[in-house]
Amino acid sequence: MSDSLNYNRIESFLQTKRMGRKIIYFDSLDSTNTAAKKIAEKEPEGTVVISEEQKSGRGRMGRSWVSPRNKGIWMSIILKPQIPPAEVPRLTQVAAAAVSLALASLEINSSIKWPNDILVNNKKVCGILTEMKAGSNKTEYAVTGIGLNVSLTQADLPPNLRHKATSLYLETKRMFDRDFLTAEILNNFEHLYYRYTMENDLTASLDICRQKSVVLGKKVRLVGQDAVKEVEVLDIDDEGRLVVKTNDSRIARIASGEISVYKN
Ligand code: BT5
Repeated sequence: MSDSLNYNRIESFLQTKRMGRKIIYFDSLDSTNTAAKKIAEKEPEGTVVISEEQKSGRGRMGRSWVSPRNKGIWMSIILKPQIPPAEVPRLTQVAAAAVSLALASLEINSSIKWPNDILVNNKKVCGILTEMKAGSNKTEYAVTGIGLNVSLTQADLPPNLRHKATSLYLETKRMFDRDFLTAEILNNFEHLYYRYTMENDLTASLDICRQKSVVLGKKVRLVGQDAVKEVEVLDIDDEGRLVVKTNDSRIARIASGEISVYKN
C-alpha cells in the first residue's frame, strides 16, 4: 500500500456501474466540490473528483474543512438525479448512510449526527457537503462531497478542533487502505442512491440514519438563521427531515440545519 491513492486499485475494489467509473485525480486542489461543480455539466453521473489534499476544503456556510495531504478521502461525486431541487439535501443522508456502512464493513462502529456528520466515539470523523445547480423545478446536477479523516494524527488537526474531530487512525490505532475505503463508500453509495432516485425508496438510507443517529430522543440546540432554539428530537421522518418538539410543545419539521447535542 503506497501513500498515494491509486486509481487501478480503487477500480479493482469497485462493484458499481456508474459511481467512480470515471475518477479525476488531483495531487492538490482548492476544493473537490468546487472542481466538480465546474465540470459537472459535461461529465457523466458518477464521475468522482478526488484529491490528495485540499487547500481550501469547504464545509457548510462558508466554513473550512481541514484536508491534509494523503491523510484522508477528499472526494466529490457528480450526480444527475431526477429529483426536484427541494429533495437534493436528502442526498446528504444517502451519503451519510453509505459512509456508515463502509465503516461497518471495516468493523468501525460510527454514528450519524443529522444531517451531515459521521462520528466515531462521539467525535467527527467525516463531513458531507451536497451542493447543486437547479432551476425552479429541475435539478441540473448535484455534487456530494465527502471528507473522511483516515490517518490524521493529533498534529494534523488544528488545536481548536482536537476535542471534537478525530480520524479512523486516532480511534482505532489501525491504518486503513484509502483505495479500498474509497471504493467501499462508492459501492454502498451507488446501491442506496439508485434505490432512492430510481425506485423512489429512501427508506434504506433513512433506516440507517435512524439506527445510527446520535440525536434521536435527545435535547439539542437548533441553530437557525436568526435564532437558537432548544428542542427535543422525536424522529427523522420519511423525507429525511428532523421532527422536533419545541419548548412550547409544538411539532416542527426541519429540512436542514445545524444542531448541537447538549443533554440526554
Ligand atoms: C461539513 O461541514 O462537515 C462538510 C465537510 C465536507 C468536506 C468535503 S471534503 C471533499 C469535498 N470538498 C470540499 O471542499 N468539501 C467536501 P460543516 O458541517 O459545516 O462542518 C465544518 C466544521 O467541521 C468546521 O467548521 C470545523 O469545526 C469542523 N472541521 C473542519 N475540518 C474538519 C476535519 N477534517 N475533521 C473534522 N471536523 C472538521
